[in-house]
Formats: sequence, C-alpha cells, structure tokens
Amino acid sequence: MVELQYWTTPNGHKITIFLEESGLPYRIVPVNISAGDQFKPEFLKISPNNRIPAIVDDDPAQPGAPINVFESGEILLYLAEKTGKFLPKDLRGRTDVLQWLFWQMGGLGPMAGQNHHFSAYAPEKIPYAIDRYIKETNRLYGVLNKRLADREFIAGDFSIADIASYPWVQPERQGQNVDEFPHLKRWKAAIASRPAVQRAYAIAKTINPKPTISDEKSRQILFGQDQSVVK
Ligand SMILES: N[C@@H](CCC(=O)N[C@@H](CS)C(=O)NCC(=O)O)C(=O)O
Repeated sequence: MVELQYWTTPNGHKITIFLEESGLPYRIVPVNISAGDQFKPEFLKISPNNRIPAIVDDDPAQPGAPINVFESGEILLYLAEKTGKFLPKDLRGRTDVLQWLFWQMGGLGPMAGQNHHFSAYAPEKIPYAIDRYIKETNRLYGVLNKRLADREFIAGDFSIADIASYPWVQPERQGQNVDEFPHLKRWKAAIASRPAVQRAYAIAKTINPKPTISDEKSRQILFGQDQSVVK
C-alpha cells in the first residue's frame, strides 16, 4: 500500500490524479499545510523540504525497508516505474516524457506559483513582480500550446508529463486568456473530463474545501518561513 502525505494543492493533485488513473491502492494522510503540519518531525523525516506531497511505499519493487519519496516529479516517476504506467519504456518515448516532466518541475510549477503569490497573496501589490510572473506564465502557456498543436497529449500517450502540468494550468487564476491558447484549451478540457481526474478533485473537496490561505495565521505559517522551521 502506498501512503500519500497530501494536501489539496496543485502539487498534491498531481499524485491523486496518478493514483486514481493507475488504480494503485493508496491511503491519504492529510498534512494541513495551512495549520503547520508540514513542520512536524514525523513529516520532516519523510519530506525534509517541509513540502507536500510525499509518499511512503511499504511494498517496494525490491525487498527491504519501506521507501519514502518527496518531490512530486520524483514521486510521479517512482510510481510510473512501480506500476509500468504513464511512462514509455523505450528510450525515445521515455526521454520525451521526462524532459516535459522536468519542464513542469523547473518552469511551469515554480513560475505559476510565483504568479499566484504576487497576484493573490502578497500583502503589497508590486506591479513589477505581478507583471513578471504573468508574462512568464504567458510564455510557458505559449510553449505548451505550440507543443500541443499537432498532438493530443504532451508526449505520446497520456503520461506523467500531462499529470504534472495539468493542475498548474489555471488561466483564470493566472491572468491568462485561455482563448489565446486553443491547443492548450482543448488539452485542458480533455484531461478535466477524465473520470480519474474528476475523482481526484472530488477527493480533495472531502479533505479540505477551504482555500490554502484563508486567514492571517495561515499566511504567517506559509510565508513567514526561514531555516528555523526545519531544525
Ligand atoms: N517542488 C516541490 C514543491 C512542493 C510544494 O511547494 N508544496 C507546497 C504545496 S503545493 C507545500 O507543501 N507548501 C507548504 C509550505 O510552503 O510550507 C514538489 O513538486 O513536490
């Protein structure tokens, strides 16, 4: 059984989407990051970066102790290899999926995250920062839209590259006009209509129906961190 350390955020959704799509048995351990659960010593042992998601696999493919995994990109890769799903085995197909997975991890995710931060959460509205991340999100949408112009999914069949990117494409929240990106719009709608994806988001609602930042306390917990939180 895979134990998923989870909260209801885009990086958390990546893993519930994978698990629902693959049918691998799992159980969720909620880690309420708005309340500070991510600083608990037992969570830091699994996820030393005090971020969700993380998993514990007590039935790994090789004998031995349970395996802990943090970082959503590596969790998706680990689960794809464990199940043999959503990652091609041939060199070219695998490389294609992984380069787009890393594109999401190093580009779309962090830039869209800063977009959310400066547009929605920062107490001061800093035009330079807001503009910088709206533009960078716009550029990344352009990259993805172009990629999807002549293919259904990001790399070959539906894969962990699609699973990683989907939760981070939120045009309404990210200052983007989706009609400027018709291929991305078609891809987003196609993934949204998948039953497993709908189940993943429905599960999120049962765990936490509230926004991650809902009051001053959660703002302090999430945006006031320095090295003391991991000591
Ligand atoms: N690179 C990490 C980022 C994970 C991440 O930023 N998680 C956020 C939620 S989406 C979190 O746990 N935040 C808790 C905090 O900031 O203390 C991954 O992809 O797993």
